[in-house]
Order: sequence, then structure tokens, then C-alpha cells
Amino acid sequence: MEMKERLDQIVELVQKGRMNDVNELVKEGLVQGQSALSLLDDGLLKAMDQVGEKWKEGKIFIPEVLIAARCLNSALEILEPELFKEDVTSKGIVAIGTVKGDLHDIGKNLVALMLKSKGFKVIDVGTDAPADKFVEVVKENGANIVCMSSLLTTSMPNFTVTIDALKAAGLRDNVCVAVGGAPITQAYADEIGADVYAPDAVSCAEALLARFDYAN
Ligand code: B1M
Repeated sequence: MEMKERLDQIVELVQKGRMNDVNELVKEGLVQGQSALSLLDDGLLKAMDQVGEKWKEGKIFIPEVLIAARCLNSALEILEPELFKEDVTSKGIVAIGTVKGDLHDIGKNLVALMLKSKGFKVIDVGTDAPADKFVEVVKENGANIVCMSSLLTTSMPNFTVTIDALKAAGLRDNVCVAVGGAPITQAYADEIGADVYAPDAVSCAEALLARFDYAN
């Protein structure tokens, strides 16, 4: 199958929630030398963009969005080892989660994947993660970076709640706080006193690498 045809099929089948078929196409693409980044950007993420648009226009509903998201998360697991081809040495320990009140995990998972591929050790705090869970994970694992994701304007204020909890636990000065998610801006990150804002997974990994790549 041609690469373009495979990508088109992935875009279509993710939207239909055909997880096994999507996984097979992704595996086949990798075997035939298609790049993991192309399968991600031009296939899986393109599909999710279209899902978002259709949902906004009222053409599809939450169950369809959910099954598409499930497909994407499953295919990400297949792509993960391929995105790890670099020589990995730990650059820092990251506690990453989606803040309380928010269940969106695709963006968070992508950021985690990119960070792992750049040599960071990543601990997933999960979704709907309360401030004290972030604090607990930082303490237990000696994390020096906290990445928080929010996709909802209603959950964004929980960045501040988490930063306050880190301060109360005496940990704020020991960790770099990075924030991101569709409604987040640099101005908002500055306003709440975050150290890093990243608009996407790749720039998040690059920004943190620039701060923590002691080896180079
Ligand atoms: Co939700 N949802 N959703 N949803 N959902 C949005 C976000 C929304 C914009 C849709 C819309 O109305 N157009 C809207 C938010 C509006 C707002 O607040 N301004 C919305 C809403 C309203 C809701 C509900 C409230 C709907 C309802 O129930 N009435 C509900 C909330 C549930 C909850 O969380 N408590 C809800 C539910 C859901 C589903 C469960 C159905 C599903 C999530 C499934 C899942 O994640 N497993 C879902 C989805 C899939 C979406 C859309 C369609 C897609 C989000 C996504 O995964 N994008 C979304 C519409 C859209 O964005 N077009 C929408 C792909 C992903 C790769 O991008 O997450 O932006 P993103 O991540 C990027 C960057 O933002 C950045 O890097 C990532 C990769 O480059 N980034 C970070 C993200 N986190 C970062 C952290 C960092 C750095 C960068 O740390 C440093």
C-alpha cells in the first residue's frame, strides 16, 4: 500500500474507532519504513483534528470522540519504541499529569512520549489529578520537573492550586513547573508563575531539554 493511502485510511478508521485495523496499519507502516512521526502527525493527529471539528459542529457525539481517543492512545503505544531510537540517558525526572477536573489525556500522553524519547524519566500522575497527588509523586520519586496539562478553561485554575500545594510542601524551589494544553498561553503561564509554557509536545521536550541537558 502507498504511504499516502495508508495515512488516509488511518485518518478514516480512527474516526470510526476501528482500533485493531488502525493498529495493523500503523504496524504495517513501520515495517515498510514509514516514519513514526509521519504516522503520528499525518495520520493519528490529523484524524483527531477532524474528530474535534466534527464534534464542535455537532456532527458526532461524545461516544464517537471517546472511541477515536481510545484508538489513538492504543496506536501511540505501538509508536512509542520507534520514537525512542535516540541514545537515552536520563536528563531529569518528570511528574506529568492532567490537572483535577480534567480527563483529557491524549496531549499529556504525547508530551510524556516526547519527553521519554529525549531521555527524561517520566512518571504519569494520571488524569483528574489532585494537587496532593502531584506533591506525593514528586516526593516519592525525587522529580525535578512537574508538567501539567489542562484542556478545559474550568480546569486551568488547578495549575495554581498545584503550584500552591508544591509551595506548601516546600518543594516549589526544587522543581521546574511546565504547563500546556489547548487553552493555555504564555501570558497565562506567566501570570500563574509557571517556569515553562509549551504549545505542543515537541516544543515542550525542546524547552526542557534546553534547561536540563547537562551532558551537552
Ligand atoms: Co473534550 N473538550 N470535553 N473530550 N475534547 C475539548 C478540549 C473542547 C475544546 C471541545 C470543544 O468544545 N470544541 C472543549 C473544551 C472547551 C473549553 O474548556 N474551552 C471540551 C469539552 C467542553 C469537554 C467536556 C466538558 C464535554 C462535556 O462533557 N460536555 C468533557 C469534559 C470531561 C472532563 O475532562 N472532565 C470532554 C470530554 C472529552 C472526551 C472524554 C470525550 C474526549 C477525551 C478523551 C481522552 O483524552 N482520552 C475529548 C476530546 C478528545 C476532545 C477534543 C476533541 C480533542 C482533544 C485532544 O485530544 N486533542 C477537544 C477539541 C480539540 O482540541 N479540537 C476537546 C489532541 C491532542 C494531541 O491535543 O490535548 O491540545 P492537545 O495537546 C497538545 C497541546 O495542547 C500540548 O501538546 C499536545 C500535543 O502537541 N499540550 C501540552 C497538552 N498538554 C500539555 C502539557 C504540557 C505541555 C504541552 O506540559 C508542560
